[in-house]
Amino acid sequence: MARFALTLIACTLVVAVAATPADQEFLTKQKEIVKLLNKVHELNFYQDQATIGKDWDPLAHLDSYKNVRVVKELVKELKNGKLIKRGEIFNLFNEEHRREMILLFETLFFAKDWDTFHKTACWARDKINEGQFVYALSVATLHRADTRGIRLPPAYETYPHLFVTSQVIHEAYAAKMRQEPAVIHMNFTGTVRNPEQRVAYFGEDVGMNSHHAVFHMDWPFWWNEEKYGLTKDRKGELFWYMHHQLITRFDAERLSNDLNEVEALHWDKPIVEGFYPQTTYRKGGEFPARPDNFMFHDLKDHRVADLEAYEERIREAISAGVIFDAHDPNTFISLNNTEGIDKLGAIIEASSCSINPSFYGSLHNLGHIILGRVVDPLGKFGMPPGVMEHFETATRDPAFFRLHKHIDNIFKEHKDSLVPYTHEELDVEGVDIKNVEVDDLVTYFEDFDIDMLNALDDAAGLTDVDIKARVQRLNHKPFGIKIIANSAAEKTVTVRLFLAPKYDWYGREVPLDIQRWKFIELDKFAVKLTAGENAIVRKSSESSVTIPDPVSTHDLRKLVDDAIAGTATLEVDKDVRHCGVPDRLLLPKGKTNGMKYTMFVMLSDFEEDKVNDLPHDYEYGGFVSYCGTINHKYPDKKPMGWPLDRKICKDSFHDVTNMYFRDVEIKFEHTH
Ligand SMILES: *[C@@H]1O[C@H](CO)[C@@H](O)[C@H](O)[C@H]1NC(C)=O
Ligand SMILES: *[C@@H]1O[C@H](CO)[C@@H](O)[C@H](O)[C@H]1NC(C)=O
Ligand SMILES: [Cu+2]
Repeated sequence: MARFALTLIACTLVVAVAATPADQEFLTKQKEIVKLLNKVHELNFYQDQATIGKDWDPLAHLDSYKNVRVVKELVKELKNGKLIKRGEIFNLFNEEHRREMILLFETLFFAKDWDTFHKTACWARDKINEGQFVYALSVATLHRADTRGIRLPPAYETYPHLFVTSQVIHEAYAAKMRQEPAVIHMNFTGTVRNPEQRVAYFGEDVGMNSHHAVFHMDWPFWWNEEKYGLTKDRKGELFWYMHHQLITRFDAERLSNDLNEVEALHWDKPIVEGFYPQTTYRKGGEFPARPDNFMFHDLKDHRVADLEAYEERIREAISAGVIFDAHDPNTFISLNNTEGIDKLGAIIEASSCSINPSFYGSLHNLGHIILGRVVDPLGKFGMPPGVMEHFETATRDPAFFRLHKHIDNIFKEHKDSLVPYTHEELDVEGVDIKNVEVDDLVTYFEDFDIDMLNALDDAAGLTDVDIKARVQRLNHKPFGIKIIANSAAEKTVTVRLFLAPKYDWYGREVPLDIQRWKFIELDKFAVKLTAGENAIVRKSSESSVTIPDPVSTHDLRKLVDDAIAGTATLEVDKDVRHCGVPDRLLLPKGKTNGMKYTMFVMLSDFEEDKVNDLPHDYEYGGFVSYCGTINHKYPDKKPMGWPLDRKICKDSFHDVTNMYFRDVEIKFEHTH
């Protein structure tokens, strides 16, 4: 009998890390961006930036911009008082607000060099609405070649109002008046009488809110590929997959808390769960609350009937397997292929890549708008936008998940219409998973402090004191998995790792063909197998779907100053962004006595999956699964969620030795 040498593949040792120490030029940029985002509701506190801003006249430097028209237009509208004022609430879903913001974004994006970009930002900082400024500056920083790798301060510190309850803001003010440092305990919204409260820790998790907000900055629905010269590879598919994963995660949290899976919303049925956000805008009042059992209403400018019509057309396209091209009514574009989901995503969101926006409308965005304004549809009471109208706050509302469940079901109709994968497509000759070992999976709640500095107006004679909001958040103990796999020859494989609840709310074991749509993607990475037996070892912290806690603004400032002074090093990874589920939320909560999940491991041939010639262990910033990359193609040719995205024809999953199912248990530990 042949004896296999056991090869241990520790991924951490061989990963091609793209991070390098920042040079002085980069550090200056990093410092300037953090300064620009400091206390955006007030005029710039940094005199050097304020002076640059006052002295800069974009019209006198038109040849410093790649697109002169947008610069002229922005300056003209600013002069004529056409733009929304500072202090007003910026709403990305409002066409007029968005149009103005895009003018600013383009002015920043088309600045030919860092110097012009920086001066333009200083100029806009004190003149343009702060909501528009933060959003445009963030998206420009994420996409400009000369600012790649710059870290933005966490959204919950730039804009604490969108992340903490009004009670906390009041208490923070009181503490500031007393000039006393304070730690304010924040509760999740709602009371024990509201069952939805049991999963508020997920929808109100500040890291989750930030992830959602940054996802929509990395993949803006208004992105203009041709104009900006930057292709957004598989944007429509990613829109589906990121939100699909949010739903599977939310449902897994619900089951952990004895709630049934979230029900899809219907346009013609009451929205059963009301919602009282308990959050306040900095100016402009409270976020509107919604009583239970509210019906959808027509808005001044959008009708529910339009929504229903768009949806009908989309579902017709799915059953026909083709969509109408806007440019040529006689042309049909087939959905019956792996790219179909991408086209469908662009239509449903709808992004500017939509093939036919006038026919298929904009189901997702309209859904957000109609839900956001549901309690004041005609603007009779002048209520400010609802939580659904900001990506930062949307996941707080249970209706967000109901809306996205509804949309996810439409995507599922499409995936279900495709031919199931065959045994041949799934099988990798000569690769055989022998065993998968998993450490104990344990979750718990911990305290987390949010810096409230930016939430409070400066008042004459009052200096800043250290005020924090303390929230509870889910975390898990670090864990590792070990996959023992045999390979007939040396071969590079993609490893995919998924997890789904084994039982439904009624306690029935979920059949695989239903369960497949409920799998959470935990990780995806590539490794080289040697001939013989291999042990693939992977740590939870290496997951391709999560990111670590962002560095707080306070620490970031200090790190940058120290690095400039030469006493510390700031590592820059040009592929790193800010999108990604927080590390802490990698696992669903589970139950005190343990909750059973199915773990699914799949190895596939990396040569068939790869999209470029980068090494198989190239890092791409480390969290590509839900967030893609900005500078590369999505680094996996397979459909997202493969091979669980299509119907499972029973025989095809039989005797595929390169896949492995096993039960695991997640235990929740009370910490108090
Ligand atoms: C949180 O709840 C506790 C107990 O119900 C209460 O005493 C406290 O004031 C609440 N904190 C805030 C900030 O609302
Ligand atoms: C979709 O394409 C596959 C081949 O890729 C074909 O077998 C199948 O019949 C097609 N389905 C429809 C509805 O056209
Ligand atoms: Cu979203």
